[in-house]
Amino acid sequence: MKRIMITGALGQIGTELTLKLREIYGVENVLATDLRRPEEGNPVLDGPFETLDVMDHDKMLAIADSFKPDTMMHMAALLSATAEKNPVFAWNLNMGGLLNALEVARKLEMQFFTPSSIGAFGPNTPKDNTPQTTIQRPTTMYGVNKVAGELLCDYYHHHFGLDTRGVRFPGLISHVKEPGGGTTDYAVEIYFKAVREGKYASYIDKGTFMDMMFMDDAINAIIELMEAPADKLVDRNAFNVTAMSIDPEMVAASIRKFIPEFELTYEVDPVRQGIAESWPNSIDATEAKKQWGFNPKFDLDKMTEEMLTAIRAKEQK
Ligand code: AKB
Repeated sequence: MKRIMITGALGQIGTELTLKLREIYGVENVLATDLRRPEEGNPVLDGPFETLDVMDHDKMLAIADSFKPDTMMHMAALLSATAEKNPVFAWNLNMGGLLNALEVARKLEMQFFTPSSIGAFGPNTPKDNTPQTTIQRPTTMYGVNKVAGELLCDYYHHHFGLDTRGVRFPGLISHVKEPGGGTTDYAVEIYFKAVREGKYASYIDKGTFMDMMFMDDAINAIIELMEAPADKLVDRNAFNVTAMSIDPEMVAASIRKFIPEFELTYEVDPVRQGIAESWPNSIDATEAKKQWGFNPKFDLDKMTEEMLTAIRAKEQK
């Protein structure tokens, strides 16, 4: 039975990850931490919760020392578009937070997970079916942080023997918690707007393809990777994972199968468009499938149906 500490537990991934891990490993075995305490009624408060700024190494160590987890899942980070607005703060938070979490995991001998991203690739990376091992020269601060983070996690594995594992997530689509500050967020907003207003103005241009995945598949990927026998893993930081490569027109066509009058227009944001164009169109997840059985269940239409049904139910409450 695992005992897990999560940082950034109120974020887009952290919220659903916390709830799923508590379902599997028991409520009392999953400690959620975040910068601020959420409002009463937030389901993350149904189990152990501590406020924690990941820049505070001593508090992180004290909390971990008292909870005695065997696994650290470090999710706290600034996403691509926000990081571009304040690159120095992004470096300090993304790298400082990661180093603190790795140090705490090393001192208490914990298994370690942190997500990387398709943002770890750059404009001279092969664009289509991007291999896991390839050129990584990103042009965003977020990408620089992600590449450095992958290397740092590998260093902790090779140098200290820490059991570090990671995936490169594509855009993640979820109806539970809306993302904040990412380049791929359009693919979440479009569903909320489709239900609320029947139309959406996309800040990402027609024909701009990026990888995406439904949150359930992302959470399962984390759990499966962390449960995989260590001797099966040739690679560690980080595995390419994806379920689909899509552009805004494809999402709109899928939404129209359920809301025929849905309208898509464009108000392209040059910053986020520039970031999207520097990322791959589609990545190759063969190694994740081969080494630990990655197997996403949601294609675009199945995800669309799930998103629209859940958002409609939420709106009626
Ligand atoms: C972002 O858009 O910044 C994230 C990511 C792909 O890492 N969703």
